[in-house]
Amino acid sequence: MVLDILEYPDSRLRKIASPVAAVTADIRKLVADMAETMYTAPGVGLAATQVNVHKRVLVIDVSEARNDLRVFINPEIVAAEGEAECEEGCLSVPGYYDKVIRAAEITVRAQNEHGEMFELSTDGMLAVCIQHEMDHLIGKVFVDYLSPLKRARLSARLRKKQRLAG
Ligand code: K2U
Ligand code: ZN
Repeated sequence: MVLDILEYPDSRLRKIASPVAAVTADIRKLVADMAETMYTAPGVGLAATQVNVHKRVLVIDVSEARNDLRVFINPEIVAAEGEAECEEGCLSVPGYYDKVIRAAEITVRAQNEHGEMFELSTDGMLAVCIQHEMDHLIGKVFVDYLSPLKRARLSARLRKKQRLAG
């Protein structure tokens, strides 16, 4: 089912996700719901934190055809190289995009939805997205990287939007 996505500056986006002890049928149901929510948004990634589930689970699909779902459970970055700047957005900060600098290439170790460990080395959009989603699991949102001035302007815009929404 499609889950509600928390919107910045909701304080629950700041919670730290816990490791998944065992990849059970419940975790697989969470993964299925997160994937459905991500495709519906639409987005190219979603962290469990964003749907108010504080477990270390990510779903990502950066494919053009939207048919290459990748599941990361208990992900950890084990190597990072270089720097790359990318225009980022976030389903929890709708309508706001800005440049963020992150590692250009990363190696991530995680479990899949069957609980099997795997390791992936990647760059490009997939690397950006994995780093963006893993930030969510430690309560970080991409707007935290912006200058205080930009963040102040964004907060004012969001307060106005929320006031108008009544
Ligand atoms: O909210 C999220 O975490 C989904 C993010 C994932 C993402 C962040 C930065 C760069 C790429 C992906 C996006 O909002 S999904 C929407 C989107 C799609 C394509 C490009 C940028 C943003
Ligand atoms: Zn995000």
